[in-house]
Amino acid sequence: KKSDGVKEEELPQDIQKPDSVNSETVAPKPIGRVHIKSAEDFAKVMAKGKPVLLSGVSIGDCVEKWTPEYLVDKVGGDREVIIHRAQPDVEHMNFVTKNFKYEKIPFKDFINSAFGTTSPESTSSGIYLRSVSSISANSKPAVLATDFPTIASDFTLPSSVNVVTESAHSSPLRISSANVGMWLHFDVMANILCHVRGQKRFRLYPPTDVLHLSIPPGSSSSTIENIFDTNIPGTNPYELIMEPGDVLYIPECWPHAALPLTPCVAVNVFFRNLGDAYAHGKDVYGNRDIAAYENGRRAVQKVKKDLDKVPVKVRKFYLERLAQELLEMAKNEAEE
Ligand code: AKG
Repeated sequence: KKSDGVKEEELPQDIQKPDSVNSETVAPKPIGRVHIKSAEDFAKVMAKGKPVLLSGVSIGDCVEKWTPEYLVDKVGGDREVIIHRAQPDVEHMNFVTKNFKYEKIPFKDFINSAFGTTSPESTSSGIYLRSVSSISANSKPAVLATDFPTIASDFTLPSSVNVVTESAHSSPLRISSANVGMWLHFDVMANILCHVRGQKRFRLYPPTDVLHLSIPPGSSSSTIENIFDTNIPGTNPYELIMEPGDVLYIPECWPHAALPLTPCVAVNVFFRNLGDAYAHGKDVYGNRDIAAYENGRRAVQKVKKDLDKVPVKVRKFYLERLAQELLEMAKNEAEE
């Protein structure tokens, strides 16, 4: 998906980690709750740049109404949807190793299968719908109101989070069986994840942990298969169990992964809060890197091409010098 002619290339292993990291393994911290009464309250949450559960943000009748039967009735059982089907016994889908496949199936078959499997121990293959645009799956972002007009009015957001609605990028519907989770990845858009049904384990990492999470340059997905059972020294994970009606604010660039404990339904709204930093053009999933990074990667490729003219030892020497300079710049940035 990041295909701008920029080749993915690894930094040398020994310079991937900043030298000031805490090498202890840390137990995940809980996520705080903040009561939101006004746009000012939400602006303060965004200014802090940390994930929090937003209480006082009602998401409408969907929490009561969206039973499997209602969804099939309203959406239409014969409507075809593109789903992820994990390989048998795979609980943690992985975008890099592709341990799942895409399948087009009627909505009623998807719902019956997703909600028929309630035990996380089940050996049947997990299925996960991350809705895509009904206008053009490959080129347009998912929008609940357009893609699922017969249920969209059940999902509403209060005026305290108007900034989300006004600068929305997309609003995919997510429905999953109990035994299949979304891989560790980050999004470039800020996000509110609105949990409608079921229980879902959810883990997040701050952007400062990114070099420890095996996310290759130019990609937004980690190669780590089961982050929930992986303790990575030097990282600072957060974890929570999402319950119906929970609204989680996920700031941009916070890597996260999900593991539904029961069949789950959610809608998340990606929104722009980085002004004109975004890359122009197509961004179907809300995770296209900002323009400065895309340009930077092109510049890095140009440097590499120039360095290809010198002997390998000199090339490596200067690549590491440049990497050192970038890491020092990152280190000198004061945390807000
Ligand atoms: C997101 O909202 O960006 C997610 O990745 C949610 C994943 C999930 O809830 O399954």
